[in-house]
Parts: sequence; C-alpha cells; structure tokens
Amino acid sequence: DDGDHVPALVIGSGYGGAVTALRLTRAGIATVVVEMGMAWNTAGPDGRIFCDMLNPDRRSYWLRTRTDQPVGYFLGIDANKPIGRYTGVLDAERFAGIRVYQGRGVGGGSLVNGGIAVLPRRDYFAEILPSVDVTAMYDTYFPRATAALGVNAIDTAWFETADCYRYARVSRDQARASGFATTFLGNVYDFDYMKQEQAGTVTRSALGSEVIYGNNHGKRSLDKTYLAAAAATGRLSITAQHMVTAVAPASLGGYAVTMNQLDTTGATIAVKTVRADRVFFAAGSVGTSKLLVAMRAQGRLPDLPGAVGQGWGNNGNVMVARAQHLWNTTGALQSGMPAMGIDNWADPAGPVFAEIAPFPAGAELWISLYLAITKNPNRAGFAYDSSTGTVGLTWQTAQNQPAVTAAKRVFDKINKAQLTVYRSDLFGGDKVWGDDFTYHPLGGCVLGQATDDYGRLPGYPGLYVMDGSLIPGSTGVNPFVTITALAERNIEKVIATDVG
Ligand code: FAE
Repeated sequence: DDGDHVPALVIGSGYGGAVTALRLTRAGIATVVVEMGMAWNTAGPDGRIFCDMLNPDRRSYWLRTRTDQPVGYFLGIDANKPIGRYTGVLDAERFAGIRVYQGRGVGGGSLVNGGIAVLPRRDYFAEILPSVDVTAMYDTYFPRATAALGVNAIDTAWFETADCYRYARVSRDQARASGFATTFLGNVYDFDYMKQEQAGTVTRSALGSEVIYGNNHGKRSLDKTYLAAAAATGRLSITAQHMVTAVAPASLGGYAVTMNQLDTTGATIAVKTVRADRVFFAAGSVGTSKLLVAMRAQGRLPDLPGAVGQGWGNNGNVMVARAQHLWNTTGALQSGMPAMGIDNWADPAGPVFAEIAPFPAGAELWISLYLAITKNPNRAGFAYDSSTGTVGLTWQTAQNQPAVTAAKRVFDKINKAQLTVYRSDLFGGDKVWGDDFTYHPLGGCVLGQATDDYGRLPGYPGLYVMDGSLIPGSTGVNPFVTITALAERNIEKVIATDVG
C-alpha cells in the first residue's frame, strides 16, 4: 500500500524547500512539506517559543542530553550544560571529523541562523557553477530571493552609535587599521525592531542573547516569509515531526515516500507512506545526501549516479577569537545578528571573508570573535555503512588546514598591528582555531554532476534536488541567499517544463 496520493511532496522546510513550496502552490499545485523538526509556533511554560543562549534548556538541541556549543569552552573549562532530551531546534550532527550545525524545525536553518544575507561575488559564482547563466542569476533570481526573504540594510549612522554593535566597530576599526577592507552585511532580522530593542521599548531578542537556538522576535525566518506566503495560497500542507526514511518508485506510478512520525523524545510513534507524483529533496546538504546515498545503496533508487554523495565541503568555515586590551571593551550588550564583515577575498594567496561574530555572553569579556569563510579546496563524500544502516561523511578534521592557513594570514596581521593575541581557551585543548565544525554544509548532490542543470535526478523522472546540496562545497559567503536564488531558478524551469 503506497498510502495517500499527493501531486508534490517536499522533504524539508529550509530555504530550498520553502522556495519550492511557494512556487508550486502559486502554480496551483497542492503541495505537502514533510519536516522532521517541530513547528515552532507554541510558547513553552515560560511564555517563550525559543530559549536564549545564556539559559539553554531542552528546546536548544536536537536529541542531546548536553548542549554542544560551537564555542564549547571558556577559560579552558567545558561550558556546556545538561539539558533534557528533546526534538530541539539546533542539531550538532557529529561525523568522524566534523560537527555539522543545522536547524531542525519548520523553517530549517532560518530558525537558528544569524540572518546574514549576502550575495556571492559574481566571478566566484561563475567559477563554482559554470553551467548557470550568471546574468539571469544576478538580474532575476538573486533580486527575487532577497525580496522574498525580507533582506534589509542596517542604518549605518545608528550602527556607529548603538551600544549593541560596539563589538563590531572595534573589530572593524582594527581590521581597517591593519590594512583590510570591511563591509556592512544585509540581514533578514528587522533592523527597525532592533533599534527599538536598543531603545528599550520592545522585548529584546537579538539583544537578548537570542541566536542559534532561535529568535522570539525580529527575525524574518522562512515560516514568516516564503512558507507563510505558500500557506496563503490554501494549497500548502506542512507535516512536522515526520522524518522521511525512504523514497522508491511506487507500483501505481510516482514515488512511495516512507516516514517516521516522531514524538518529542525522538521516538517513532507511527510509520506512514505517501505516494507522490513528484518528490523534491530539500533536506539540506547533509539530509538530502544521506537519504539519496542510502536509497542507492539499499537498491531502492539503484540507478542514481555515482556523483550523488560526492563533492561535499564546509564552505571553508573556521572560527577564531582575539583577546582585546582592557581599554578596548567589546560591550556587555551585543546584537546576536552580525552586521559587518572583513573582506579579504581578493587576496589570491588566501581568500577570506570573515563575519565579525557576536559573543553575546551578557558581560564584558574583551573577546573579538570571527567566523571566517575561506576557499578551502578539500571535499568529502557520504558513504553508506550496511552493518549499521547509517550514512557517514569521509571529511577529516585535517582537511580544514587550508582554511586555518588562510584565516591565519588575516588575523596574524591584525594581531601584529594591534599588539593583541589569539584566545586559546574557547575551543578545547588550548586550540586557537575552531576548525572541527561548520555552519555551512554545502554539496553532496552537485548541480550538473549528481543532477542535471536544474536539479533533476537522472534516471528518475519526478525526483528533484532543491537545497544546499547542489552547491559544490563553497560559495565564498554565508550561503542562504545563494541557496534561495538557485532554488528560485531551478523551480521556475521545472514548473515551466515538467509540471502541469
Ligand atoms: P536547511 O535550511 O538545513 O533545511 C533542511 C530541512 O530539512 C531542515 O529543517 C531539516 O530538519 C529537514 N530534514 C532533514 N532531513 C529530513 C528528513 N529525512 N525528513 C524530513 N525533514 C528533514 O537546508 N547562512 C547564511 O547565509 N547567513 C547566516 O547568517 C547563517 N548563519 C548560520 C548560523 C547557524 C548557527 C547555522 C547552523 C547556519 C547558519 N547559516 C547561515 C547557514 C544556513 O542556515 C544554511 O546554509 C541553510 O539553512 C541551508 O538551507 P537548505 O535549504 O539547504
């Protein structure tokens, strides 16, 4: 029994899935979105939907009994805390050589991320995805994406005076004084709301140490933008707390999609199957790659190409912190939404684009934190383990050395010019470089390699990939605008030629 029949089923409700859902429903197609995480729309006993970074509770992490913070130590001491096991909003998914942070819930990564909305450099985009028409991307699909995402620019005069961006001004001024260019970053967080937070007239969110475990106010996450617009068509249905475990051709045509209904402890309380004419994989770089690699290995989609599961990268992510002099305070109040970056991408010896990241501890710590995006050429692949039935990732921590080397060129220079030093107490084991985790998983089903030039999976008409797994491991900036715009381009083509 292949279960209920639906015309279109989307696996995952992050950027790729939300774009797909909006465009399909607007085209008149009834669409079901299946999301393993929760619908974060109900307040807990404390009156809030999400918890903050200073007081993480069970809502913070996906099925863990202890927090797993990106910056896991302070003064060399483990800063993580016990929490109740729950289907929380942030997953720190552990593979052999890397932790991959991902959002879990209706809205995917948009629930937990820093909201930074940046277009990739045009020449770099042309380099990574040579089969895509760059003019159409920059004239049509990037503008379409930024408009629908609700990207806004910071009031730069306000930025210069706001207490909550003192940390960013200090880092910017030191970067400039050390010979580096800096740039403001667009964001989907409502900067007008943030101004009111700074003025003390509304409930604080970005200024209340809210980021990575969700924002209770101010953030234009996908549930408030793309998915809300899709719901307004009356043709969208979202099934939360259901994890897709299998996709295979159905005897009656189309595909049988099998899923586990989860309770909030992560236990399976029901197994269901739905038959769909078209299935859109939008479970994120890791989720989509894992699912497709397992389906190929288990013989359910045996003809998927060898490139499925290959070409995965971490967008060259590496985190680092500098210790400031006592007279260079970074501020006890820090906006969780970054607004400034150091742009040294043009340096051929080691391109770096570093976001000046907050350290929203609620106390003066004299710490300047950065998330550097580098051009790390190393890639890894997903592999099925038939003995456990799980999918692993071959990435080794040492593969991130090119990212460290590139970032070191920038921050060594800043430290030398400012007479400052690195913090070595934040990442465990006296490590200076947070080199063993990523916020930006990309690739695994690369466009034009694992799929055709529009995300169609060869050999399986009606199967499509629509998320960050299409991007070959790197995009040189924070990736969600790239993922959104590419999905806009691909779904437009699919609706025009395949559907209806
Ligand atoms: P994603 O948003 O991860 O959505 C995939 C969805 O599929 C998730 O909701 C999953 O729960 C769901 N899913 C997975 N497997 C299954 C399954 N088997 N069945 C059902 N559902 C499933 O994918 N990017 C920026 O551009 N700017 C930032 O400021 C930024 N900050 C970040 C901060 C943090 C802490 C993190 C973790 C990420 C950040 N990112 C940022 C990255 C960005 O959120 C990420 O690239 C996108 O969310 C990826 O979009 P996808 O549509 O590929």
